[in-house]
Amino acid sequence: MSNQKLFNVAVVGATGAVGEQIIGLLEKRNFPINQLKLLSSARSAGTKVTFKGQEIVVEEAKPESFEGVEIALFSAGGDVSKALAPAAVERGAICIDNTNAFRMDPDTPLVVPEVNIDAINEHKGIIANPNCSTIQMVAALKPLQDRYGISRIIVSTYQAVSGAGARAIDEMVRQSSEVLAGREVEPQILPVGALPVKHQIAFNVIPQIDKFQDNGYTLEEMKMVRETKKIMDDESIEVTATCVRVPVVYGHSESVYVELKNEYELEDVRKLMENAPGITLVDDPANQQYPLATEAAGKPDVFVGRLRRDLGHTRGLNMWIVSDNLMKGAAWNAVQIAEFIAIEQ
Ligand code: NAP
Ligand code: 12T
Repeated sequence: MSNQKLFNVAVVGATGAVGEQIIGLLEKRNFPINQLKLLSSARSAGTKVTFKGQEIVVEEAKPESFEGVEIALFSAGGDVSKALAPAAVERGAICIDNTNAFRMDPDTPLVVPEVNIDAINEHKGIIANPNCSTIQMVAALKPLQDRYGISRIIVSTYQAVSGAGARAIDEMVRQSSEVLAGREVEPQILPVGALPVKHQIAFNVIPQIDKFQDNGYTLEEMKMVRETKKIMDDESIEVTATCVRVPVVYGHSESVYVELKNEYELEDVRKLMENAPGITLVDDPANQQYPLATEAAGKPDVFVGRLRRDLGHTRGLNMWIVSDNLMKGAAWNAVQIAEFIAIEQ
């Protein structure tokens, strides 16, 4: 591709868990980059990151940082996106935002390429990357929606600590060794860094991800409800979610119960999953084969297994969906969107 246009790219949150994966994927995919800017808060400014054998010094993100930037990938929290994405758009950048800041904004497309890539054409400067738990679920459900229609989704998640950032990973590792050594554990970050009450994650399961809303659901659960309807472009799908943090480092697992609008054959569903883009079927109970977080870690695929019919409802289907939350759930989905933008220009 000798005529390929090269882009000035910025990664905001370059020193974070998601930012690190984005930089790795831009390198691995050989993304057409002219200049790469790595941005963080003042805390990490000056840090050096190696990209394609060259050292890049991380700079503090400011509105002026986006002068000349054409594609900006944001993963530094919603407040940073709200403050700086409009400044980047003003300077001509297309922003791919990994935070919750703009996802439900009617002017902002919310995109999973395997599901609704055409929506990116509607953008007004910002394209939102959905929540990690939503991305892997809708990627696996899209072929079922197209073939049978979906009336209802009931999902319970088993989410990795890496979703809560680099410090949450450190916290789980530290707590694990403290428990094994018989020392007292002092939780500092999970379930939600910004809230006063903390809970132990090592050797535990916490049914809270993000803040509680007035309706008794957590924000993470409501993100799954609202984002699923927006991405699948069907407000009539009934969605209910329970989001749970488990002591796993990489990879979100989900038990998904879906009610289809039309009758299905399990064999046909298996074939749909085998042929769906980005989906890998791992479903061989006789040989104890099913998706596992440890197998999904570091890979871009969404893994699907444990397919079985509801015993009481012929149009009900149970499935187990696993994917690396930092890859398809964040960095890979964002870089896929960036690749579509690069191809179109
Ligand atoms: P993390 O490991 O805690 O990293 C946070 C990053 O943001 C660091 O690079 C940090 O820089 C930077 N940052 C913090 N405050 C900043 C500021 N005021 N100005 C500029 N940069 C700032 O967190 P993470 O797991 O990578 O997640 C980052 C964000 O991505 C989350 O808050 C969330 O909104 C989003 N996210 C999305 C998904 C998804 O599902 N799509 C998944 C995970 C996370 P320093 O090193 O200077 O602190
Ligand atoms: N609180 O992208 O804590 O909205 O695992 C993703 C992950 C927010 C998001 C987490 C979160 C998001 C988490």
